[in-house]
Amino acid sequence: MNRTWVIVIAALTAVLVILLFNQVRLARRLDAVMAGNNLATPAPADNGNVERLQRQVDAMEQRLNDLSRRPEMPMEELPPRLTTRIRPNNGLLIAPQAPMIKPLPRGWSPEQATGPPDTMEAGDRSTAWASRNPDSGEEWLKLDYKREVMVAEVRVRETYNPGAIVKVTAVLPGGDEALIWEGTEAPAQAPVDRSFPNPQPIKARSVKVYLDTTKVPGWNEIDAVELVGTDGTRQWAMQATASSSYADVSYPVLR
Ligand SMILES: [Ca+2]
Repeated sequence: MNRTWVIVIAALTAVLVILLFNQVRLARRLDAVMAGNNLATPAPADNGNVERLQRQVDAMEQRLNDLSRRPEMPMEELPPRLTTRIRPNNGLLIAPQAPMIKPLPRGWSPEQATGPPDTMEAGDRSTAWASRNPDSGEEWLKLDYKREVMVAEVRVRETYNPGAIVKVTAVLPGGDEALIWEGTEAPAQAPVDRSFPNPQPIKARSVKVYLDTTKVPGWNEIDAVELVGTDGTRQWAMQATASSSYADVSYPVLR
């Protein structure tokens, strides 16, 4: 064996020794890892987190166990539903009230002369008052207002064959009448708003309009009558009556 072979064998031996030594170190390190001995020691804070998580997991498991053990509530033990409807008036039955619907006034009735004008065009319109017959002589229309006033003026809206008004009076509380105007109307085309100024102090809440229906052929119809007070107030009639009405012909009252 020469010198060269000796050197080679020595080198190989050294390499084998180094490899063996490293193998031993790796085996020990692996054992330590497996045993957990080589892990860094957890910080106290980490231990606290782990414990807190563990407690939460334990609580959830306990709750799941409780739920799984809870018996189902029988149907008869369920609380009763509130089926009784709460009514006002301590539950006492209340008779249904009739609908508050005001019937429409009959066509050509005295009520058609109450309220503000609603007959905007001339003609034989059911929204104005008309006497029963067109040319039978004297007729009258009485109108009542909400408030008693010192009468300054009475304004009459004629909407069909105007010119038959012959007198206007104020009806006093005792029933007597005070004359406001009497005469013959000037010719006019319907619709026309006639003004009858009151020349004397009269306090009233009702007025009466007289017609001579023979003066102008055909029905002489009145749509509305306004009462003007000396204080400047203006009122439309609340209710009205008449000597006759064409409503009694077109809308006879059943008895
Ligand atoms: Ca009217």
